Amino acid sequence: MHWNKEESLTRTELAKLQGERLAKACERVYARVPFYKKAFDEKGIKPGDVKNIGDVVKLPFTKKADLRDNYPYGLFAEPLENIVRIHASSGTTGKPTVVAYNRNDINLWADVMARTFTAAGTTSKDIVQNAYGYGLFTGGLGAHYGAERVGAAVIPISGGNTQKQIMLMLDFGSTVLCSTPSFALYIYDVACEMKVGFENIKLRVGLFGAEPWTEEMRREVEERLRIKAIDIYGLSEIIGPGVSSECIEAQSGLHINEDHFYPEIIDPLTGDQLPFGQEGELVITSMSREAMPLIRYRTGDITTLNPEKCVCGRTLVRMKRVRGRADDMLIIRGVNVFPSQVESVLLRTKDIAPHYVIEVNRKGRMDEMNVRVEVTGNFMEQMAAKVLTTDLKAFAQEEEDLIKVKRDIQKNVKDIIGVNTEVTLVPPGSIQRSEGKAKRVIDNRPK
Ligand code: DLL
Repeated sequence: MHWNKEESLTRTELAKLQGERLAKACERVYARVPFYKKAFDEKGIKPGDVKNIGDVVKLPFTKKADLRDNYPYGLFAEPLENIVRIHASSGTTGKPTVVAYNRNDINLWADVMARTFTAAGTTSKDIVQNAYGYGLFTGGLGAHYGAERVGAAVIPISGGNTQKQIMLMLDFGSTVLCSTPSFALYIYDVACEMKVGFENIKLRVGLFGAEPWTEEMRREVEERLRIKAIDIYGLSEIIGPGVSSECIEAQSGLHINEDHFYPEIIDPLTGDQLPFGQEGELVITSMSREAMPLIRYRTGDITTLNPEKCVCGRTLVRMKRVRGRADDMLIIRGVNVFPSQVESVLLRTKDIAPHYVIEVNRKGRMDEMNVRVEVTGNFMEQMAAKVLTTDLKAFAQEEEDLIKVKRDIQKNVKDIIGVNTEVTLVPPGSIQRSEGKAKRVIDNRPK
């Protein structure tokens, strides 16, 4: 099922619509936002030069730093009296990134999120437990409005409160969960502690996003929670969640709502547009936004685009699951390492649980990577049983098993990613759990 007819236009129809919307967005920002007037003028571009979607390459990029430099209201394309909502995402340092919506933007947001819920198979019959944080973060309210628009019953529980999440799931019969993938796993852990089995919970599907995760992590979530796990993507600067999402039919790439958010992949170093299928940085122009449209916004997220029609009937281009943010990429002794690559290796290892943290230190002039990862509860129990026997051989075997798991991970990280790593196996529950976006990397190197 589709929510709007725009999800299955022919590529020609779509390109025409995109061209019209891009031209309008350029008129709007040029007339209303001094930052864009200056940026267009510097490139010698007038809004009238933008006639079709291919002209997008003539336009200047917008970077996160531009939002900061114009903090808080400098990029608004509407007078404050027309703004009805302000969200912000907190950076690691300093001031947050501020984003604004007028009434039409809020309506657009509900609509693209209704597409997301529909693509995930959610209908008015569903009970949606929304465990994304409500507040300045766009996850809570974004999912809320979308779920309401499809007519589902929303439980606005927000993030955290893990035991209560489980109680409500049981008592209210929630069928859909919205959360970060890491919080979903935390909910699972706490349910186990509470001796609640997921066979007694009615959840059918989860809409997970807001942080990078891998296919291996998806499998873990699906098996543990006994649901279908759908990847949803977005960023505050563009609208929040609702930029792209998987369909439940294929779960193979995230359909970008490209009638509103025009995607490009660029080479992050040269800024050149790359063809379909090549990996690079995702750049988005939010053509239909009114309060704060952004032209060629550099998301920092690394992915590829696939224009093939999907089995679900949508013609919207699909982006591959995000590999990570360009700025999360670690350079360890000259080798580029994405945390998601490490996650893939870990979760393909038997007896390893999906909880890990990557620590990078500098010893002298050398970078050292240390992966701390939990072993499964099962593995611990087997070990404990062996320790309890007086059989010396069984005891020795237990030590060997541990060493083997460690060596397997080290070898695979070396073979697949190309770096040496220390691996520390830790008991279940010892890595800090997250109720929102997980923090996977601790980089102790001097900046
Ligand atoms: O995380 C919006 C969102 C809320 C998306 C709920 C999905 C669900 P920000 O806080 O501005 O907005 O963070 C945006 O998070 O540039 C990506 O790096 C990352 N991200 C978001 N979704 C995914 C995903 C929200 N599905 C930043 N996979 C983005 C990988 C994701 N990374």
